[in-house]
Amino acid sequence: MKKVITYGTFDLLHLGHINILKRAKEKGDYLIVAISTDEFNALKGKKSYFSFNERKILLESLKFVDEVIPETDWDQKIRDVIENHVDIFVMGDDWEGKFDFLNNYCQVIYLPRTEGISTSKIKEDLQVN
Ligand code: C2G
Repeated sequence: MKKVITYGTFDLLHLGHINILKRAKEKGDYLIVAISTDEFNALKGKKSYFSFNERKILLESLKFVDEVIPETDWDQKIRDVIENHVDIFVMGDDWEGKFDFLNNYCQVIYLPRTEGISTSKIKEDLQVN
């Protein structure tokens, strides 16, 4: 069984998230999603609208997501890859190059982001309308 992992906040779940999760799953047989906790979001300078638990329930309801784990710090990725026997690490290409150190442990793939949509754009658009 080929296992894939990806990381993110996944707030206000939108098609950009769906597209990358779907494409990540297509790379293997089992997709683990590490969702940033509210505390880690604060470290990332982000405040999500939905709590960790709400974002976890939303992602767990997607047919191509097999497991959701918490992302609590920047340094857990190597441990996650080893402990979960992950074969492929996938991230959007806004992170291109940032996680190449994982190449020693698994295949690293950056996928093109979905243009024209983001959580911050949704929030901005809702402000004005
Ligand atoms: N994404 C995408 N297209 C968009 C928006 C997001 O492909 N229009 C992808 C991002 O590239 C990322 C994933 O969706 O791979 C999750 O995006 P965010 O929730 O914004 O996560 P981020 O803040 O990038 O956190 O340790 C890694 C971090 O937790 C990533």
